[in-house]
Amino acid sequence: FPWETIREYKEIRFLYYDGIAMISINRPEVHNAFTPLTVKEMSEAMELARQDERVGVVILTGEGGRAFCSGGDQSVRGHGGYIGDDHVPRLNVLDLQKQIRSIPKPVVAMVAGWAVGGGHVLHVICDLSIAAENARFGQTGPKVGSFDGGFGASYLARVVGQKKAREIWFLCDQYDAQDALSMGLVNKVVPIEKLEETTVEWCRKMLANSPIALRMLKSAFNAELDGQAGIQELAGNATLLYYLSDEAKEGQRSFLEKRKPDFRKFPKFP
Ligand code: 2NE
Repeated sequence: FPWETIREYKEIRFLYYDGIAMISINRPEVHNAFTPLTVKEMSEAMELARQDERVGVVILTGEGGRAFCSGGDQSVRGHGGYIGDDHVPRLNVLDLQKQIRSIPKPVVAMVAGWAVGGGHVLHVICDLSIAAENARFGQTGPKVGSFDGGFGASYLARVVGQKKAREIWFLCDQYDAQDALSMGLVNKVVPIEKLEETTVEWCRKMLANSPIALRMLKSAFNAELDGQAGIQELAGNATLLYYLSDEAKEGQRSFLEKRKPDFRKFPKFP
């Protein structure tokens, strides 16, 4: 596909094609492990994709075909977090996780090769995951002195069930693409040469559907799990829809025209 670069970055690629934004981690020499800079760039790209009215769907992936993402780069892990050029320890991937969940557009993980550790959590959080046959999944935290007890644990348990989620974290085993499909961890498995084509095809199906319906559904799925923050997201979308109505506009106009609002003409639905 004729992807165009939206913006140049050091550690990611950020591309656009036909309603789809693609954010691709570009550190294949370390199986796309992320540093604080990788995550900062991904966060910025995700925000740009959110603001870009051309974009209806986002693909998250990794370069090279051998890895989606191998989690935090252990060579820059320091005292209290992952350390960048400013010498400050950070766990900024947690902010990126929240962005993936709250962007009101579907995010699809396109997984070839390794999706492990914090990289596994990123695909788990995406709305959909499409895997190549060479994909390998797993959590490694307890082996390397780390864990993600946030979405990495609780949302994983919602996806695969409590027993399986505990197995994944406690044993730190690796699972192939068919294992992942059978536990509902991915939506589809395809040969690697069909991965991009299938992912774009799925994106096109979503792009053909009502963007507001998808937006409402994403926030509704989140609301059930995310407590007050989830309700805030869903309610924000309700406000958006209300602002589109003549009834809400009458309230605003009456204020600006310094008169009493006339809401009597609006229907009182059963
Ligand atoms: C993914 C896995 C199992 C692949 O093994 P293999 O044998 O196929 O590849 P290899 O040789 O291990 O990896 C290739 C190169 O990538 C580097 C390796 O060190 C190696 O470099 P060279 O020896 O060629 O120089 N590499 C791979 N993953 C890396 C990483 N995460 N950081 C830095 N360099 C990495 C195998 O590579 C593996 O087990 N990787 C580590 C996975 C891992 O434990 N990730 C961190 C989990 S913790 C986390 O992500 C996290 C969290 O728990 C909470 C908050 C935030 C983050």
